[in-house]
Amino acid sequence: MPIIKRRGWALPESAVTPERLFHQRRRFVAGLAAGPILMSAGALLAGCEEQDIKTASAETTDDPSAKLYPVERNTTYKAERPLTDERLATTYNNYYEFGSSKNIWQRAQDLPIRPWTVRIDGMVEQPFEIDIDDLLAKMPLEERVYRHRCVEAWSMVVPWSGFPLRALVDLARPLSSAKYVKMVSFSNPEVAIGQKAAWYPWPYVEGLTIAEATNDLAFIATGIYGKPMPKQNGAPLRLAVPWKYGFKSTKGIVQFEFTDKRPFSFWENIQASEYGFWANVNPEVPHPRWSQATERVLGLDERVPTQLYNGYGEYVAELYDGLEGEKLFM
Ligand SMILES: Nc1nc2c(c(=O)[nH]1)N[C@H]1C(S)=C(S)[C@@H](COP(=O)(O)O)O[C@H]1N2
Ligand SMILES: [Mo]
Repeated sequence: MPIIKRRGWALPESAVTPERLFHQRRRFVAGLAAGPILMSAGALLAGCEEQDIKTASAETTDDPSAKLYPVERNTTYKAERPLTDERLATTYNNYYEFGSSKNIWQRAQDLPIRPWTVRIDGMVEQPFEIDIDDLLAKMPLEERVYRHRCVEAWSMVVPWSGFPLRALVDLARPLSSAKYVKMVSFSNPEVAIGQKAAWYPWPYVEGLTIAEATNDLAFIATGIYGKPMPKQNGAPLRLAVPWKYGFKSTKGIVQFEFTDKRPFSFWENIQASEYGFWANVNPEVPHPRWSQATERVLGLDERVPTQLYNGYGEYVAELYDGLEGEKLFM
């Protein structure tokens, strides 16, 4: 792990927002390309990236929700594994809106997250919009340490801050005829360059049954590591459903739509034979192109066995009683 040192040319971290630093860095890189001043551009650039990583953490943002965190940990849910290093969890990301590589955290800094309005509509008593900071003020915030298992067979353990999705469902007052909640991510191709790729079915969409959404484990995360959610991890709000493959955990949510039709999700739309609606973790059901038996834990060298429902069966297995005919594990 490289050692992070402040360079002589860097501003004090407290004076730098990630956005400003990011633009500054781009100017710096442009200057590099233009000028003959630097002998060791590679080394300096690497140093610059490290500086960015440190200052890109939510610690130094001007996020108005910063004062809400840290929140008290709910110790009901035990990860039984060490926390993933914060730097890894905030620099190794899947967020196709910003590109298909894992290294999108810098690009994500361009996403404006204030003002941010969440729309609650569809089969509810009364559709409404709510500002993210008003929503945060209404919701019971707590911290939960969850394992996260990506369908690509890597995993991490992160302390999410946020609130049970059930609290939002209660606020929404769905009609009894609603069977699913569909979650829709932002659309902003101006800053999210991945959204310029028209072959993807933007915006990113995911869905849960109402029973899943009101299960204790279903969580809306608005922070991570005791700080507001970094943009690359899905600020200002994202889903965390740890018994399902990571792609179900929609980031950058702008809409919750209650419906009686099963939502057709982003990845299902792209490749239904590989990514289904249920997507519950199961080591015995391989992905069509790889085994799901083990996983690579970010930051560790060894692989560990994957567990049914990612180890959360005691909370969620009963949700699937009577659904054995469904493709529950892809
Ligand atoms: N909007 C949106 N949400 C998304 C994704 C995405 O590309 N776009 N990727 C998903 C996948 S595949 C995973 S594994 C997790 C990754 O979350 P992380 O970057 O915070 O680890 O986000 C999920 N949510
Ligand atoms: Mo994933």
